[in-house]
Order: sequence, then structure tokens, then C-alpha cells
Amino acid sequence: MSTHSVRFLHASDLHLELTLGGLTSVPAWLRDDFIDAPFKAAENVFNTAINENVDFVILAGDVLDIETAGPRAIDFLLSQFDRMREHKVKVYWCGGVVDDPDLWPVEIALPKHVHVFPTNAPKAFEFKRRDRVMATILGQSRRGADENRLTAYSMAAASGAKIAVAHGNFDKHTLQKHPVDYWALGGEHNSATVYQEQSAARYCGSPQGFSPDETGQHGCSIVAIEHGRASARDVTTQAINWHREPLQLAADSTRKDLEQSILNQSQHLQANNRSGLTLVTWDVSCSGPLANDLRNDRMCETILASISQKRDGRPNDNEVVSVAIELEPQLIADGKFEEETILGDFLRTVREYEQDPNRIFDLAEYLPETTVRHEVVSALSMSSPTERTKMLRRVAALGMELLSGETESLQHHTQ
Ligand SMILES: [Mn+2]
Repeated sequence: MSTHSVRFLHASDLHLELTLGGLTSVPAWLRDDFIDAPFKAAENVFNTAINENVDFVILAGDVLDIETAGPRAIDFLLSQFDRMREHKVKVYWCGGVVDDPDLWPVEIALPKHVHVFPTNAPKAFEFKRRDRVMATILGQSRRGADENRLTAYSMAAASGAKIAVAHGNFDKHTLQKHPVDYWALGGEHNSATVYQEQSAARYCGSPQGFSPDETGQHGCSIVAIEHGRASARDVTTQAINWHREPLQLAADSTRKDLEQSILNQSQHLQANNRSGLTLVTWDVSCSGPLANDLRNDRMCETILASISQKRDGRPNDNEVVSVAIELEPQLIADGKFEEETILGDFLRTVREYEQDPNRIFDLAEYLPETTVRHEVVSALSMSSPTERTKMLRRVAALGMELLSGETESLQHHTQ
């Protein structure tokens, strides 16, 4: 049994090239906060390393997109590395999907205490205390989209605590083939524990949620390996909190009813909010004319504008702000799928796509040629299975509305 003990910080997916997003439009008075949040959260990560007096920091990929990040992001990262050097904290950086280290500009040398894992083969770094090896940190950077299969990872001969770093999707079975005390994983924006026994494998998640679906606490992990036992604790670092709140409305509800429920529920959230600035997406379940109205993005924008008072200043520290309204797709009655109508055909087709996650639909082929084609294609691509399912449910709901012959004028019931 190993008698070495180390304490380190595990962070990933800082994405310093991103601003917060995922909304139809961002109110002008929130724009600065959307741009600053990834930096504030990342700074909190490095502050945590100093406050917790860790031995070293592991960055498990997606720190910043070297090709799209501006000078602010590169300058910020270098100054955080400087702070780490001042506090004698070494950094081990394993490239992920966006931060292939081979793309790092040669004219900007990384400081000596920042160790980058190569892309061609795994490399082991030894962390020493008084000339004694306390830990071996093994990793291999990804080359962009190429998956790391971990087949070349070898830990058998390593001394000290055995720590492995990788970016991607890994299952327990693959990871447990290796004699590793702690797997520091990157590539998931929400934290997740793959397993926690004597040894552990964890995704620490991103320091900040970037879109309405990345709700809840985001941060980094403080990991201790003592006598061969790994334990981890999460530290929250996010600057802005994303929250989703369900709202149930009766079938005959009007726009005024919806506005009133949002206002009531906002007050309740505001009274209990301790998470800092909180951005709320309302997941509205309703049917009838109001549901038809809410399928129109512009209508949702109008409602949001009328419930938030006119303002120019920055938000307050613990303010709760409504930023989006999303209509929950209604469950479609089984009978509808069996109908020998155009609607029935349509619903059966959508269901086939939903039931077969590998079936690809390429929305890009329906796009006309435009100069912003590249941007539109990337906006149309669905990165997660959840996003794909959600989109298909919305497609089915829209089909129900347009093909069932019960459609009323969109504007008809608007007050
Ligand atoms: Mn990422």
C-alpha cells in the first residue's frame, strides 16, 4: 500500500473562448456579465488552488480554443499561470477537443512550471517533494476530434500516487483496467462521478455553466490521495447560476395568467436565492391557444420584456432574472400515431427518428447557399442526445398543431 499523500485541484472545460449563450436574445444590461462570467469563474478556480494550498493543478482539457480565443483569453491564462508560479503550484495540462497543444502559438512560450501532455503518446510527469516521488501524473492530449482510447496508458511501473488525465467519454469498465488511484477526466460540463471506491474516476465539470441547460452548481474539485485512497470535494466557482423552473398552467390560461405566475414564482425564487445572479428559464406546460402563442419566439420575447422592468444598470448580486420561456412539448395520445392521415404519417416518421438515436438527419442539406452558412450549420448541429430528443418532441408538437386541423390564428387569443 502506498504511503504517499498529495492534494491537488482538478479543473476542466474552462472554455475561455466562450461567452454565455443559448438565448434568443441577451438583454443589453446583461451582456458584460455574459462576456465576463467564464473569466470570473476561471479566476475563482485559480483562487481556490491558492486558498487550498494544493500541490498542483490538473487541467483536463478545453481550457480555451486557441484558434478562436482572443488576446484577452490568452493574456488571462498566462497571468493565472504566473500566479501559480508565485505560489509554487505546478500545472499539468491535458488538451481536449478545442485546445490541441500543437496549435499553441510557438512565439508564446508557456512557463516551465506548466507541463503539457503531448498528443502523439501518453507521457508521465513525476511530482516530487524533497526529492521523493509523491505522485505520477500520466496523460495524453487529444488531437481535436480524435478520441483517446487509453490503450497506450500504462501505470504499472509508476511510483507514488497514480493519477491519470484524459478528455473524452469513458466508461467505468475501460478506466478500471488501469491501476490508477484517480482519473481526472474532462469533457463533461456537468460534474459526474464514474466510480468512487478506494480509487475514483470523476468529471469535475466546467467552472461555469454556459447555457440554459447547464444548470446547477459548477466548479472544480479538490482531490486528496492518502494511503492509496482517493477522495474529492467540489468547490463552486460559477459567476452566474442557470436555473430551470417548471410552470403548470390550466388549459384555458391566458398570457396575463402566465405573466402573473412568472411574477409570483420569481418572487419566491428571489426570496430563497443564495446562488448569486440567477438566470431562469421557465418550462411552461400548457395547451390551447396560449401554447400556440408560446411556440412563437417573438411572443416569448414580448412576455419577457413586459415582466422585466426597464433598466440599464448591472444586475444585483443575488438577483433572479427571467431570460427564457420554453414550451414543454405535450404528450401525444397513442391513437394519433395510428391515424391513417398525413398527421399520422408525420408522427410515425418523427417517432422512428426518436427511437433510433443513430439515425442521422442532416438539416444542413435544406439550407440555401449563404455567406453565413458555416455559422448556421453549427447552430443546427445537435451536440447531445437530450437536445436531439427535445427537438424531435417539438417537431411532433408543431406537426400536431399544423396538421390536426385545429389550429387557431396565432394572434387570435393574444391580449
Ligand atoms: Mn468542453
